[in-house]
Parts: sequence; structure tokens; C-alpha cells
Amino acid sequence: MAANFEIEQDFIAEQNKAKRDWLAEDFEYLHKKLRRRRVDIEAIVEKVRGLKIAVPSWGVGTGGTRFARFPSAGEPRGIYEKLEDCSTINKLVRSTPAVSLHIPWDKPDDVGNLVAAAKGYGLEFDAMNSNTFQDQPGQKNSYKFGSLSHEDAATRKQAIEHNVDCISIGKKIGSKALTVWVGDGSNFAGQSNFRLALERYLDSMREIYASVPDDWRLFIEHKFFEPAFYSSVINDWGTSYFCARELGPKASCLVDLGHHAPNVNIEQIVSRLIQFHKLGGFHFNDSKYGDDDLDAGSVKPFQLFLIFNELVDAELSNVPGFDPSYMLDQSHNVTDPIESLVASAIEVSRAYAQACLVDRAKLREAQVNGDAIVALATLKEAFTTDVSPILAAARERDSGAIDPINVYRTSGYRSKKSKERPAQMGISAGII
Ligand code: LRH
Ligand code: MN
Repeated sequence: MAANFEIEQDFIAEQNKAKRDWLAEDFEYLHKKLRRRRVDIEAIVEKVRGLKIAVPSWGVGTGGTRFARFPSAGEPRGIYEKLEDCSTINKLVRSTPAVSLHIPWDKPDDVGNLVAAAKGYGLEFDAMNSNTFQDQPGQKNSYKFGSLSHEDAATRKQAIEHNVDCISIGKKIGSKALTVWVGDGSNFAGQSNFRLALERYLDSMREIYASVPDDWRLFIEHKFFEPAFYSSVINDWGTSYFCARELGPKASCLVDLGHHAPNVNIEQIVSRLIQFHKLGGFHFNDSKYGDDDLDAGSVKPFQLFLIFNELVDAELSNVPGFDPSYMLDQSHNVTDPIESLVASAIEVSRAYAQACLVDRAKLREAQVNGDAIVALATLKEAFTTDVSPILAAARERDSGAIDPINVYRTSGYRSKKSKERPAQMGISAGII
């Protein structure tokens, strides 16, 4: 049986040949421009090479909404094909060497096989994600009215055990974190007692916390609405922060950009969590209205830059314990998921590179002098700098593609996969 098609390193190198001279020209131009700002372009390239962003296993399949999902040909049918696509993304951008699994969607039949397959693809496993927002076939207690905060102790116990199970799988595959997002909440005023619901959630999380290994992290992910449409138990960063503090040092807050009401100042929330030493990590995506899970940097690139401006400021200020984990969490309803994840990983690296260009001394001086015009202009100077040559150079130096989307399309990967992966019939809706 012919081996599955994969994009070979030689093919990427071959394709890069055609773009190398242009890149050198653009890089030299930017080099001169940054030198005038006393910025060492090589230092920025090295910083970008060090930025790693985890890819969500559920992001390589076509996503959908509650109305419909329109699967595309050649999409992955199981965890092994998802890993194959994740390795293709990393081959092209070289910044996504880790995959985040969602249980039970990715529950492995054979953990050994899964670890071996990931190793073969040069991939590691990032945070585990539990799922107590859907009922599984044969499940004893339904999560219709909540999970970790459910009124019924048996249902809470079931949800706790599921999270503990996620940790035990994670330990076997080398993961070092568990992300807990619950859809718990209410749709009507009076349906839930806010204080008691949070108390029950905390009690459940204390039991899960007790099972978290000492070298692991427990991420609490807040979300202001959906699937609950009146109240959510972990609705905002304040509640998440309180819970992380209550639980202990292994617990911290995960910021999914789409989990905030429109116009909320997310970069300020990030600076708060940094200052309070409880910033655990991110689910990067973008949105215009709700939790749209659109491609990172595709709607509000300036916000993404401002978030990285806070992160770089913390990095340069050596904030103790500052070590946020970066992950994409998106739903690709109308694009090839691999192209969207490639583009999104690049946009996250772009925001980081731009934030590294901020003239911090000039910004601080403007702040001290109350000079808002120069303060904003100092940020805009960095944000409006086209760092594409730096990003491409960083990819190429790690054997990635100078022009990843073009290499991906030229390879014919998706059409070859559509032959290798006969489509599974059946209409479906929902995010995966
Ligand atoms: C909830 C969420 C969470 C995941 C799910 C797939 O909206 O962001 O992080 O478990 O999406
Ligand atoms: Mn998320």
C-alpha cells in the first residue's frame, strides 16, 4: 500500500529557491530601516524562531455552526490523520510543534501508537482539553444542566472523573497541562443561584486540582456566554482569577480572545493577569460579534498586537513566573483548515515581532510626560512595520517555507488527501 502523501523537505527547499532573492532584498531593506531605529533585526529573527504556538487537534477538521457544517474533501477522519495535517502545518511554518488534544474527541485506542505517531511527525502534545459540555453515548448523567457546577453530586462526580481521566491520558503522552472550559450556566433569570453554582464548581475543581501533577498546569478558561445565554458560571477573567487563586499555584487563567463581549479591553485583562501572576495562556482567534473563532489577526490585528505589547513588556521586565502558553483555538467553516492555521500562526508571530520593535524607552518617556500622541505613535510605528521578511527568514532558517500557502497549494496536498481519505457521508452541524 503506497505510503500517505506528505510534503517533502526537498520540495519546500525547491520552492524556497524561487523566493530567496526577493526575501534577501526585502530583508536587507528592513535591516537598514531597523538599524536607523537601533534595532538589531537578527535579534528579532531569533526571538520569532523561539515563539511556539500549539495547534488544536479539532482545528484541522472543517468547523461548523449550529446551523450547518460543510465538510471538505480530504479532511482528517481521526486523530492520526489530524496529526498528519498538524505535522504539515509545522513543516511549513516551523512554529507549531505541539498539538492540543480534546477528550473524548481524540481519545486514543492505543496510547503507545499515538505517542509513536506523534514522534514520527516531530510533534509533541500540548494542553489536554476536557469536555463536559456534550453528553457521550451511554453516559449515565447528562450535562444538560451543567457539569462541575451541577446541582446533582453524581453528575459533578462524573465530570470530575472525566477531567482526572484526561490528566491520566495526558501523563502517558507527555502533556503538561489541562484546560478546563465548562459551558455551565443558565438561560433564565432565577434558573440558577450564582453563588451556590460557583461554590459547587470550586469544590469540583479542588478535587481535579488534587489530581494535577506538580509539574503540570491547570488552565481555567472563562467565557461570557454560549452555550448558556443568561449567565455563565466562569463568565469573566475576575471569576477565573478568583478561582485560580483559591485553587493554588498550579492553577492559572487562560484567555480565549473570543470569550469577551465586543469592545472589551482584552490587552488590559492580560496586563492584570500578568501583574497578578495568574496568566496561564491563550486561545488565539478573532471575532467581530460573539465567539466566532475566526482566524487570528483576521478582524482586529491591532488588538492582537496590543496583547503582545503587554506580553513583551512583561518579558522584558522579567516578571517572575511569566511563562504563558500560546495556542490557536479556531473553527474553519469556509477555508482549508491547514491554510487558516498556517496563516493564523504567522499572524501570531507577526504580532510578537511587531511588539518586539516597540521603542520602550520612548514609550515610557511619553507616558511619564503624559504625551499620548507620541505614546500611540510609538506603538503605531512598530505595528505599521512590515515584519514579513523577519517572519519568512525565521521560517526558512528552520527549514520552513518562505511562502507557506503557495508551497501548500503547489504541493496539491489537499487533493491528494481527498483520494487517500474517502469522505464520510452524513449531514452534520456543530463546531466539529
Ligand atoms: C469553548 C472553547 C474551548 C474548547 C472549545 C472547542 O468555546 O473555546 O476552549 O474546548 O472551544
Ligand atoms: Mn477556547
